[in-house]
Amino acid sequence: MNRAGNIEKAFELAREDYQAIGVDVDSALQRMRDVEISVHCWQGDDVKGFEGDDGALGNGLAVTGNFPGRARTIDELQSDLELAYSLIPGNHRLNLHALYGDFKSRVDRDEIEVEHFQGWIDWARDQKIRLDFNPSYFSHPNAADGFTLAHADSGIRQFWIDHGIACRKIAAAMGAAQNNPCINNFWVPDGYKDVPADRKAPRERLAASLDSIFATEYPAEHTLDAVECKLFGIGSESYVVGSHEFYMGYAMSRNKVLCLDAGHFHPTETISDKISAVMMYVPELLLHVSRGVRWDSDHVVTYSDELQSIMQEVVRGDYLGRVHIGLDFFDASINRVAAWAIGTRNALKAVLAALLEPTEQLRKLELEGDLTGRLALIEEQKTLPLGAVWNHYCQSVGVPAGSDWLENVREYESKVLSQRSDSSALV
Ligand code: RNT
Ligand code: ZN
Repeated sequence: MNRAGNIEKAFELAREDYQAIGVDVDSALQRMRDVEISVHCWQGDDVKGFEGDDGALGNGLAVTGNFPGRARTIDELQSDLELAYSLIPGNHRLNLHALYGDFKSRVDRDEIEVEHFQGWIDWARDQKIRLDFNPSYFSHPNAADGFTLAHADSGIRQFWIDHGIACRKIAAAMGAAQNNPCINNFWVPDGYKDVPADRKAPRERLAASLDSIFATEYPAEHTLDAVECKLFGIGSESYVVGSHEFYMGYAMSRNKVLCLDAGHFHPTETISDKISAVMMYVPELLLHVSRGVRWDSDHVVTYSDELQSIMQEVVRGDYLGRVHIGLDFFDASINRVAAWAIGTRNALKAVLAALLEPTEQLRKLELEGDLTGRLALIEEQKTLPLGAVWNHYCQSVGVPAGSDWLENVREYESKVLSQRSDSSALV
């Protein structure tokens, strides 16, 4: 059997199927090549980072599982990432958290500098990968009571304001080095387990702290600030200061990028429905493509209805230039490199499916009031040969098609990951 040849044969037939419904497969594939996904560094090491204190994760973030092979050093994380990128078609980005600097000795969060990330900047340049960034407002003694930028204590607030200021400098340096804006995303966990007596003052403090952090202007070509909302977290079930309304208002009034995480809303609420609404009022959007399961918001992204809807909305709205697609999940119960490959390939597959949609025809049916035709076409389209186009795309850019990539991961697991010991993995 000639697998490569069969993939091409299947592709030729698939192209005709799509042509028959008026879809130009070649132009969809051309557009695919420009789609960048910001791959999150924190899937590789269970959100621990390299500050060297091996402290427990805090502030509502929880990673479960003890699959062997967690990256323990920057070299290990880079090596794991290089394998992951080689299994994902296209050129993608890396989303770094401030915890992941190269700290030769203990440096507190308010004192981190560009030099701590120079190694990442050099690595990214060599790998032709662009960087995004995130201040880390969690897993720190100054965040132990659940509050950071909205803290009632002005000293603690100032510490976290200084962290935000330091992170913006670093993000701007990354953007200047890569000649492309580094998206710097602020997620702040502050909130209460139980019903608060005062919902107002923490929100006023959070807005004031953010205003202090954003007082300095950076060129938009170097860095853009994003703000991420959340409905509730573990330990902040009753109240999160940075709610959706808070950040939507903040982003609109301060001209910031709004970040919507797919796992940060009520389980019956979807971000796919929010995209076209918020895009009317904010300049750009950052997506944290994730998957909520019951109380958890961070399962590996699967090819779900909601993933497909999110990418359909991005493509239908012609937002690919204004929406930044990032990933956010962490699972320590499976091979971590495989988790990256599965989640990122799914996100890209969903973009491809959206690019292969006969959108104009669907819109026409809708406008004509032919809702029967709209539903019939949407449903029939679900079993068109997307896999054949996807396999061709992977093959054409030198990345394993189908599930062939799993072999590469298994080999790396037996040669590299299984040699790592980590007694600190959470069970
Ligand atoms: C947490 C947010 C946030 C984090 C990362 C580590 O609920 O989703 O984006 O997951 O910054
Ligand atoms: Zn997120």
